[in-house]
Amino acid sequence: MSHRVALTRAVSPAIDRCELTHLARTPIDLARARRQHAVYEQRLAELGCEVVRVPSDDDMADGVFIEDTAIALDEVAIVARPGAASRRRETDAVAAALARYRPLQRLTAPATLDGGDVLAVGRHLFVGVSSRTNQPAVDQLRAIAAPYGYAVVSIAVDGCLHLKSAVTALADATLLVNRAWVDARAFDRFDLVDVDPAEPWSANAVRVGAAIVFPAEFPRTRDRIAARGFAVHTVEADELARAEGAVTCCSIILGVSW
Ligand code: CIR
Repeated sequence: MSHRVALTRAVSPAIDRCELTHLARTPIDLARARRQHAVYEQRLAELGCEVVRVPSDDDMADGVFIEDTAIALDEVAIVARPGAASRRRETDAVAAALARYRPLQRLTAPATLDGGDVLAVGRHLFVGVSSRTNQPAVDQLRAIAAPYGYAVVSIAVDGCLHLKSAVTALADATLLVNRAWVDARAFDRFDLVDVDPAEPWSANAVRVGAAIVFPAEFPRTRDRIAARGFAVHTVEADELARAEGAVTCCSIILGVSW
């Protein structure tokens, strides 16, 4: 038997002190962010995930963006070393939670990596080299993952925060992409669904089995995904978007057998 576990983390009351790279700071409504996040967790639960909240503390301004702290492959979990120094202490409790399900490996200095830069699809790990993730991290990730049969491919990220701001997987053979933010030639073996040009921030979708969790704010791109036959489950995600977070950022989803 197997099921999926979704690790999540609370929205911190310090979210208004979050890291920002491409967005100007605007007020974040904490109560609204928490309501939207609760609906997101509920949607993951409805899609069959056991939602496990990892302990947090109120000063972890960006803690809700748990994706950045680790990469969970079927065989091993890799604890990241986030690119923003303010986020480094987010990893300990996530590592402790993941240790229940996977053997752990850790990236070490000088590597820096945010999980938002790692697109795992089939036996490929596409790794964005970005303002947060560096080449030593790609090399360390390759050394860890290659023995399990993963091909690790680095991709330059420029113009957006993370690789997964520009491209995410809808299925093993299908990617959702904003070609303005990433060179799509690296993905020529995949079917590509382009975001609607009016919705540049919409390339980030969460895959839960065959279902897709997707922000309600991007109806044009939602329609494009649905037109390819995917079941799309929308959630409002605009409040945490002010903190430069998208839907993949708020969970680490892993398959668990028992
Ligand atoms: C940060 O800049 O680190 C956070 N404010 C947003 C992180 C979003 N994470 C993600 O896209 N994986």
